[in-house]
Amino acid sequence: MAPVSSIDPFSAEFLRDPWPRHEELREAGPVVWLERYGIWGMARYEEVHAVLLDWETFCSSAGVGLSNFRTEKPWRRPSLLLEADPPQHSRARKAINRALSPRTVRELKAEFDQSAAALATDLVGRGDVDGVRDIAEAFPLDVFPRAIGLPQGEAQAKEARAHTREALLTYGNLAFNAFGPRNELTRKAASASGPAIEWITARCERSALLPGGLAARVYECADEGLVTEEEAGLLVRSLLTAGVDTTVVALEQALRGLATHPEQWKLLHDDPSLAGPAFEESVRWGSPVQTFFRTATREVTVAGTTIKPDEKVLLFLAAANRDARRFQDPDRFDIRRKAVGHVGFGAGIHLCVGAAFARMEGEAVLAALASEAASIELAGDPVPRLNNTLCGFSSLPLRLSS
Ligand code: 8QM
Repeated sequence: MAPVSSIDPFSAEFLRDPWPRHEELREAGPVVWLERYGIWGMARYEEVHAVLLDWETFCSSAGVGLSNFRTEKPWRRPSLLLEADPPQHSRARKAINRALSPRTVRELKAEFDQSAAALATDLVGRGDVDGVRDIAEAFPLDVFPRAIGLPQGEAQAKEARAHTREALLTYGNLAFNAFGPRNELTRKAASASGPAIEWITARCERSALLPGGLAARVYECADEGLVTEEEAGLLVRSLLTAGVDTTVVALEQALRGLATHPEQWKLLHDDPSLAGPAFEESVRWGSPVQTFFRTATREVTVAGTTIKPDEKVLLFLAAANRDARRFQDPDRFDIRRKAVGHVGFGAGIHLCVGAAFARMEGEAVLAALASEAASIELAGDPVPRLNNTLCGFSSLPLRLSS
């Protein structure tokens, strides 16, 4: 008999500080019955990793949130990437892989570094800043819309840029809450999201996107017959959904880790080439995307527990990333550790397609900040931003000094 837990992983209490509950779930057993939702939970690295690799048994096409698309109507058309299995997934993935090829992403590096350097100079000049608004949101919202090719009017059209940022964040907040139950968080995110949904939908059209951007590259895949025009639009929607909040929260986790571990900041300040590993460790330690679901396609036994077809499995990526069976001293934020193998970007066929883009953003920001600021510390209590999937903050008061 599998252990049964009454933990609600989508309650405010859980989301405010998930780490002690992760430990509980991990130690309860390899497979835990979460009675509150009638679903299975896995919080150990070995099982989480194995399930991610076995897409035939644990599918994504029934949705990677709590809702089962076989019996419930999704809140939007399912993603061709995230909420699909081979062979449909393979075709979409091929197109998006091509649009986000390593070469394409590398071409953005100079721009990212430049934007990060300007930001860092400004921040250190100010001293007291909000790590969320002034860094973690400011950077991605600067570079991402430009990289995608979202038109934002003239350089001085501040209003248009603010509108873009607002729409991207509102939409992301909705999408990531919607993977959870229809709780207060999801309802609240949905209630004010109409204009953002319309905005995103309109931006997915070919005619709304600038030539030369990543979105235009997705449409080139339609020109080549790899996907249809309509599919290209949905793939652009994937970029707009998955590309912002994830990197915002990753940067928040990086800043929190570094601000609370002065010795780690010193290492980074002395050697900014550690920015890459520091970002990777932040994704392991903070797991911006905390959970995803899979759905069993057949009866399967995992570590002695039988899972029936159509049953939902909640994968605690964040708990797996802090499993002492896999990572030594896992709660320690250590930018010199080999964080490779973490499941913060997932694993298997759905492994984050934007990881290179995200890593380049993280590396640019951390390297620029580390070379400008000799110290970074909390100047107040971080305020968690509760979300059914993301582990971020609504405010992170920081003090930087040169
Ligand atoms: C999460 O729409 C999508 O295809 C999509 C949405 C969210 C994600 C990924 C893809 C994992 C970052």
